[in-house]
Parts: sequence; C-alpha cells; structure tokens
Amino acid sequence: MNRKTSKQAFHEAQNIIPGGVNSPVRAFKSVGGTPIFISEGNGAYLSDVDGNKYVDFVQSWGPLIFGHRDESIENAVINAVKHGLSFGAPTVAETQLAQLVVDFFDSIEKVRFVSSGTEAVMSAIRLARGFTGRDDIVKFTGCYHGHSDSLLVEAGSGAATFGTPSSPGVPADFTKHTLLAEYNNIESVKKCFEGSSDIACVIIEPIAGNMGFIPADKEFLHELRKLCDENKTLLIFDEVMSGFRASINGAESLTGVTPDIVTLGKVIGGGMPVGAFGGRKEIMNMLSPDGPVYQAGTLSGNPVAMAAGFASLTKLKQNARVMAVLQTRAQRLVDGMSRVAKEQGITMQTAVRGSMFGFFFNENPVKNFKDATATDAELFAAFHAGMLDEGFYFACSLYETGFISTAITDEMIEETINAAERVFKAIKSA
Ligand code: KE4
Repeated sequence: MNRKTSKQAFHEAQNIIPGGVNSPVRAFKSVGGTPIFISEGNGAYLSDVDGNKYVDFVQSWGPLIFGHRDESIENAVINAVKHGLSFGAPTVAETQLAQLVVDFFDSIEKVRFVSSGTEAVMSAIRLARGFTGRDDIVKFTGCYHGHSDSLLVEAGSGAATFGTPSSPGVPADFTKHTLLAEYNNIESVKKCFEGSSDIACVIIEPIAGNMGFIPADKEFLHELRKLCDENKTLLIFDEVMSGFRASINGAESLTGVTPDIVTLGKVIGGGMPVGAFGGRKEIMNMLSPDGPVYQAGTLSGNPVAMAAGFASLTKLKQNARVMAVLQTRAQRLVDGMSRVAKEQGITMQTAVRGSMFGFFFNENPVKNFKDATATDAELFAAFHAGMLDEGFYFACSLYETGFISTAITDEMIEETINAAERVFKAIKSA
C-alpha cells in the first residue's frame, strides 16, 4: 500500500508537534511503521491522505458508535453551530443531555460535564476526597484514567503499595497518596486498606480497555464494593471508554455492582470533546457553586458538543437492540479471527462486551496487566501491519481495545476474517 503522503505529512508534523502527534498512542511507536494521516471518515471507513481506505475498528478510540459522519449527529452539530459556538453561560442543551445520562445510569442522580475524560476523572477524585475528607486513593496497575498527576503512577518498590511517578514532571509528593493494586486480585486491595485508613476512593475501569481488553471478574467487583462499604470508601467506575460501549446502562447493569461515582466520555460527546462525572445527589451537591469542592471549565457543557452527544445518546435510546446487534458482530469477528489463527497454529485469547472487543496472542487467559505484558507483542505488531495493508484499521497498540460501529456490516466482518486468514498465513510463512 502506498503511504508516501502520510510519511511526508508525519515528517513535517514532527518538526512542529512533539512526536508529530497530539496524543502519544497515535504515533504507532508500539507497532512500528508510520502513522497514517487521515483525510476523512465516512460510515465504517477511514481514508488516508494517499487515498487508501480502511474499515475502522478504532472509531476515534470509542466515541463513534454510529460510525463516521452519522447523519443525525452531523445535522445536530450543524444546526447547533448556526446558533453560536460557545456562550460560557448555561443552555438547555446541557440539561437535556444530563437528563439522558441520568435516565441511562441508575447510579447517577446528578452529572457535571467537562471537556475530556482526564478532566472527568481528575474532578471525580477531588470530589471523592472532598466528600470523605480523606487523601489516599487506590488505582489498579494497567488501568488508565487520563493523564492527571496523581494517576500517572507505577508500582512502588518492593512491598510498598504506594505508587511512584510513571512520568518525569510528576513530583513524588503528587503520587504519595496513590496506592496500587492488581486487577482482579481482591487480596491486593485488602493490602491497600491494611496500609491506609485514609482511602477516599478506589477507582477502576470495571471493563478495562487500556491494558488490552480485560473485563473485571464479576465476583471481584462485588468483593471490591463490599470492601469499600466496610471502609466507607467511595467506588469510582471509570467508564470513559466502556460507557455506552459495553452497555447503555453501564457496567453496573452488567455486574449488579453500583458505583458511587461514574466517569464518562467519548460516546457521550458523539465525537466532540465531552467528559462527565456523576453520582448520587449527596455526593454531587458537594461541587461548587453549591458545595465547597471547586471544579470549573470554560468550554464545559459546550452547546455544540452537547448537541452531538444528545444526538448520539438519543439514537442509542431509540435503538435499544443496537448493543445486542453490535455484540453479536463483535463476537463473530473475534471467533472468526481465532479460528483462522488456530489453523496457523496461533492461539488468541479474546473477549467481547457489547460493541467492545479485544484479543491477545497468548496461550492462557489474560487477567491483569502483568499477564498482558507477557503476551506476544511482536506478533501483535505483525498482525496490525498486515491488516493495515489489507485495509483494516485496528488499534495501534496491544494495550488498547477494538470497537464495532453500526456502520460495520456482517459482510465487512467476513472480509476482515478472510483478511486475517491471509495475514496469519503470511506471518507463518515469513
Ligand atoms: P481523555 O482525556 O483522553 O478524553 O480520557 C482519558 C481516559 C480516561 N479513562 C479511560 C478509561 C480512558 O480510556 C481514557 C482515554 N482513553 C484513551 C484510549 N486508550 C484515549 C486515547 C489517547 O490517549 O489518545
């Protein structure tokens, strides 16, 4: 496939944008090769600046559940733009989208909009600390919650469960209140509670999409809930990625575990910058201006973004069966890819929840980040490159997740499986 123009565009971008990208994962560093520069998206397809077309299984990392240039979302944005871009003052559009979010999530009585998932999580943690009067937080190795300082941590040394900064520029003081536990391992969480009586919240991706795709075990989440209740600690479900992607009613509807705060993003903006965090009134009323916990944003609740999100969630509300259809397609995709991989002696571990899917090249099930880092990254990179050349755009890191949009048809799924068969054969004969 000719990607000359992308190569040139990447070279030029690197001169004036750090790494040539505005978000690191886009640079293809973990799979190798040159990132393709997109000229447009349409339905199920992305087109690059060299005129190549790809079936898109990334959908902007989740937001585009109805594919690119969905007519109802596009019309809503165009109409909103004609009334002005931003006012810095309340609009009914914010209340309308908030009502939809509240209707979909039993655990959410009030919701505050922000402009990104990072902002939503950062604010939710501050709210949890303000509500409980405690400072420590627990997160799980391998879960990603945006790039706010106290969440950029990696396992501390030795037995210590306290995190150390995973990035320069984050003072150790900013992560000394962050304890680390292991996903799907309740004993590691109990250890955190033994190490601190000052834990404000436990934050988790209940359906993890940032260490590859690893839904948490249901019983683990129930034990986590019980532990939080026993310690009067808040449980935060970070559903920025899984919200309206695994289920339209949240992980709580799939697991029976009710969080105290939920963070959202991506789909609720329909492709425009929107993040949100919500929970029961007694917690949310702690937020400024009614409560003492400060949080603010110039473009929070931006009317154009609200219009896109409202159109996106309204479409979901009107198509209650859509998640079942997407799940069936996702299952067909991963089952088909596993089958053709097995014919070449390659073992895949796969998982599906609603429109989300993931796969690892590994002999055994993958339950946490340590397992994920032990999977075959080289094979993943070769598969990614091969599928790209076949015209299929998968996430450019094994620590990401795949998505099915309503624009991806059964025929495209079959074409993808056939392409995967050719790619696995080529890999095995190389
Ligand atoms: P943003 O600040 O990127 O909008 O959201 C941060 C965030 C928070 N919580 C979860 C569970 C998330 O998945 C994310 C962001 N997801 C990544 C995809 N792995 C965004 C892609 C990127 O970083 O470019």
